[in-house]
Amino acid sequence: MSSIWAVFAALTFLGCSPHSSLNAAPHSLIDRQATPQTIALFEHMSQLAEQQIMFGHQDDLAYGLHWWNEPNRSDVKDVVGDYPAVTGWEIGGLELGHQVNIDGVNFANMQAWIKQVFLRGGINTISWHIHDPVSGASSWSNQSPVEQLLPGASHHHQLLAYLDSFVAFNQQLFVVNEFGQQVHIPIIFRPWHEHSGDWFWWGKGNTAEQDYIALWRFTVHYLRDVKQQHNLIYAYSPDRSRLRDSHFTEDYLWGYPGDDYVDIMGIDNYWDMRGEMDQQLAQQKLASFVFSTEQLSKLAHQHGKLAALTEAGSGRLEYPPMWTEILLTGLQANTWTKRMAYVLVWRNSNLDKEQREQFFTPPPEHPSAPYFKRFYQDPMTLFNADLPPMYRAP
Ligand code: BMA
Repeated sequence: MSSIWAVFAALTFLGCSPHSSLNAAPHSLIDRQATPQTIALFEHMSQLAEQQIMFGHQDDLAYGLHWWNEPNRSDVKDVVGDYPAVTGWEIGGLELGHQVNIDGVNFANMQAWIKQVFLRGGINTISWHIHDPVSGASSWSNQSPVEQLLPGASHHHQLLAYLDSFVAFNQQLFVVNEFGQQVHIPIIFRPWHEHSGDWFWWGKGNTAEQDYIALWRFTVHYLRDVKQQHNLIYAYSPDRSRLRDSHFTEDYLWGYPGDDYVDIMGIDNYWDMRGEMDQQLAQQKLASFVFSTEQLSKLAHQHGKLAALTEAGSGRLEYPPMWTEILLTGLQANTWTKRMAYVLVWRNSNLDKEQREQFFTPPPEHPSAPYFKRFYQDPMTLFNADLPPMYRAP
């Protein structure tokens, strides 16, 4: 992996960008006051995305299939010997003042792990299965209060209180550098996700499009302009299962808040790679994955944004070669599919705590593990040790 990085660096040095024909639009953050580390991270991500893809895993340091809260442990590292480049965190429950998130992860521990990831040069991203502030229901609710949460509406103060809980959490995400200064840890923040689906109260079918857009814009405005949080990179992430091939752009852009409010255009894509399948079905899934990834890549390019697979994977890895036959082959299909910044697979639920099989990376003995190792070994994929210093200007 590092050798390819050297080749790429050499090519760039010689002025021969491998994809100069695509004439990449320059990416800049929607926060003009973003911290230097946040800008550096985004610039590195933009450069790396041209050729390679960072691998991510949700809750990687918090627990795994057979362990809970063991220092430095990771199901990914147990199999391939390195941490993922991107680590995902979930803050559902923070807004209720809870000590632990909806999956039982302690928030103080999470903050320590976020610092650990940052200090080893990795990247953190945060999702939020936020409760309905009006009814108290979980995020999986189809009675939508969005209209009541907007500025001037009856429960706007509740939205502010919930956003404030994130601000308080986020403000503690810093390390102190050698000059005694606080350095805030850049975070890819991914609120109001999978809104193309109808399973969350903010989603399509439960919420009018203009209300979703207003909610997103207000969230950015409040965090960035009112609360002056300048370590955030904003990711938009509809769910692939509700993006019709025949109406892809229209479905993808339902609820899009505009280029001034989004840094990363993502897709949560389980649809194209999960479940039991034979080789024939795997071929169909591959074609569907190539299609959706290429469409996403083109849209992001048109909008001057980075593209990413903000969530992906297969929850029980029923088709063991998924890593190579679908994910890697699909990402390598053409110059468009190659331009994803990262792919984050979801969490490995702890079996003792949850008593259900949900693992997006394979245990060492699983038939999918050899394919996952091949995915890791491929020069295209980046894990933690493959990263350049992401928080220093390139
Ligand atoms: C979902 C599932 C849930 C979990 C939630 C937040 O996709 O994994 O079990 O509570 O994510 O992590």
